[in-house]
Amino acid sequence: MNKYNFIRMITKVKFLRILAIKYYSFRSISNYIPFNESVFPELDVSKTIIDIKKYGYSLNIKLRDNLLTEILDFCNTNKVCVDRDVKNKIMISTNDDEIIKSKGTIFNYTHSFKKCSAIRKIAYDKNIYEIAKGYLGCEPKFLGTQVFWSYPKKDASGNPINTPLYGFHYDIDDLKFLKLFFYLNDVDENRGPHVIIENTHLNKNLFEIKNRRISKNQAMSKYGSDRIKVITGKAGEGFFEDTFCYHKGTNPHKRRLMIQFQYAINDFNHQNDN
Ligand SMILES: O=C(O)CCC(=O)C(=O)O
Repeated sequence: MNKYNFIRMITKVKFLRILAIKYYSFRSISNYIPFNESVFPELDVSKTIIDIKKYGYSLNIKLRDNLLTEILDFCNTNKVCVDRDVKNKIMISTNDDEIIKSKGTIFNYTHSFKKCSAIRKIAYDKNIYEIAKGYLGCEPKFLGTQVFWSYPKKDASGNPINTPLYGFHYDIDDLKFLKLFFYLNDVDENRGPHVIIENTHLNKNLFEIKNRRISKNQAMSKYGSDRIKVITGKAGEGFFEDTFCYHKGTNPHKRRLMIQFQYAINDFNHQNDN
């Protein structure tokens, strides 16, 4: 069994996970050296770490307009992969009137970190680094970015359909990891908001070990509507999340554009868009 599969197996079991986090964080050597300054000077680093530890996520981070514009320029001048197929690429404009003919649900860009300096500024930001370090408890590794569109998934008559792409699940990308998301267009209830089940990021009980994916009904009956948080926001607004918690995107009525940055203890080279 390789290290990645080994870690995916033990991460669900509390005491094995705790031991492994200690072992791998102690040995962790990172080449992630942050910039000296932050493009998020207003970010409260300590409160953000406390919130992620307590709830599994933290809101209230916002991109400056110039960074948002630069990322949108990148999106307007680069092709996307249709349903992650690197051999099938098309252009998508961020102009909201555009109707694309391609069938597909998730459209992702490639090489965003290499091609867009605004993305590099965020990825290596001093305050983001401090938050990743504080949350992970060791020198964090920067794993990479994903910039992607989520489009409506409909049947032949145009009705939204259920798909695992937009269902509750938790990620096991490492023993412990952290994602930072920013919406790149305005996201209301119709635009595929991200949804988190609060405080499900710490340990997994037997039901959770067995069920990495759960239905909406299971989510409601196990955790209750109070813990299911729907995150809407304006273009440029973002949030940190440990996606070891149950979470999902929502099948949108209108497309959504989002960027994700990821930090972890180990890098298995699965999370960058190269
Ligand atoms: O698109 C979303 O809001 C959810 C993304 C997601 O499921 C993930 O990053 O694991």
